[in-house]
Amino acid sequence: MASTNDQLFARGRKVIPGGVNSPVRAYQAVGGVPRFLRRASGPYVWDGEGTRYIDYVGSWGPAVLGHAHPDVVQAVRQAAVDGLSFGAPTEAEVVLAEALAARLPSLEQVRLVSSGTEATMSAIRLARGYTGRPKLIKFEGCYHGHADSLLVKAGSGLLTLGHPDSAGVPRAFIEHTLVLGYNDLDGVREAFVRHGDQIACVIVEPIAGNMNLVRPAPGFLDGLRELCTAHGTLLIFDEVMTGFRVGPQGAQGLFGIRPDLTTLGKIIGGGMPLAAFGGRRDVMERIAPLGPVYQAGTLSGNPVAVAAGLATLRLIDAPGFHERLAAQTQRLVVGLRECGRRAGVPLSADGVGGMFGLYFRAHAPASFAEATAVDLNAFAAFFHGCLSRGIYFAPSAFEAGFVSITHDDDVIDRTLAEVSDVLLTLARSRAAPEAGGRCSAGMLR
Ligand code: HOZ
Repeated sequence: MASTNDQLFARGRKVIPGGVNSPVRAYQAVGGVPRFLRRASGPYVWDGEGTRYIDYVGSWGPAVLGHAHPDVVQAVRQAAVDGLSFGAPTEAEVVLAEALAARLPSLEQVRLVSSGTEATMSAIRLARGYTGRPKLIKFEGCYHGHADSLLVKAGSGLLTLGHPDSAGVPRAFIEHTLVLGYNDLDGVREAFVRHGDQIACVIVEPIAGNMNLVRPAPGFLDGLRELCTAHGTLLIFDEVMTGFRVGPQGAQGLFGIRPDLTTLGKIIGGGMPLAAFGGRRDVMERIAPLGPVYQAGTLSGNPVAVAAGLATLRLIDAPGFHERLAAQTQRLVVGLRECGRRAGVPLSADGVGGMFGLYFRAHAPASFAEATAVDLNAFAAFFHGCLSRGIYFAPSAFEAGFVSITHDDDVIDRTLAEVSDVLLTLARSRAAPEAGGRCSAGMLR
């Protein structure tokens, strides 16, 4: 047999900081040993010990078709045979840019990059270059990758590890970053009164997914749109997570809002390193070589990643795809709530399109303060209970979960049966009153 998870973690920690290449993977918030994955197919992942898990991480979002869809794998194979990287333009990247622009009306022009971090970092630079203004507004608990000016009160790994600002970011780099409360439109109004003519952009996750899932309050995104328009500030929707996951036109289609710039990643690369930023033509034309805002990348538009992205977009165009994805997600969400209720454990859940949140609190959160007011010990016990029963949720109470189109009724019902047992065990160990019977699939229909 290959090495065990324990062995790999021990070896990894000697040569890789924390044994992982991205902090949340280290299980620091939940304790224990990360699973070192070896292969994945459909809704399942397998670790090197041969244990199979139903996967709700989905590579943190890209795996909307399930893992290793044969058509995507075939497209990657074909592209690889033709050459791994050219550092020159290709027909396929033009086709992908056209495909993105055709699907998102706000994308008049788009540039391909290799990661979500690159996309947001470049979009912010572009907004500053276009407006000639220094300041930006971001929201507490939103995570937009790890560029310096965005690592303030950020979500995701920083929140998981409990230090939401990063060391190594000089004060000067963040003096122009205004951090406001998610869903607090009054706070945004106030910031515009004080700094309106200095604010280059507002960047927002239109559905927050990096402090767990938090929906935008009614009127919040519309309010941002109005304020930005009134003040000549660019509105940037960070749809790296939500793009093509919460609907065929992402969150902007769902809420009917046209941002000035959009960042994309995850699904558009079909599991390969590919991301993009795009938007208004007059803004995008400020980028080099047309304009003075510099941005470049050796692997930008990489042909193998572009092939995976194109194959993925074609497959999610299938009629009814997003409706089915949302229905499966709702089956999970409703089931999770019901399992919590029956076990007498304060567990709430919410879902939009193919992403969901589960919260160890009585109601789904509407703010950063609520999203972080959860029972972290209960989450850690739940996480490990599920893991030991073959259910792989994110190892953090502050990450959204992801459903794929291959998470069918059977997969979700098997998940819920295990979740139910885990919650009942949790309730018993805490001597919770009212712990009821096991939650079965039939109850959830
Ligand atoms: N920051 C990512 C989730 N929001 C995690 C990336 C990873 O560990 O792969």
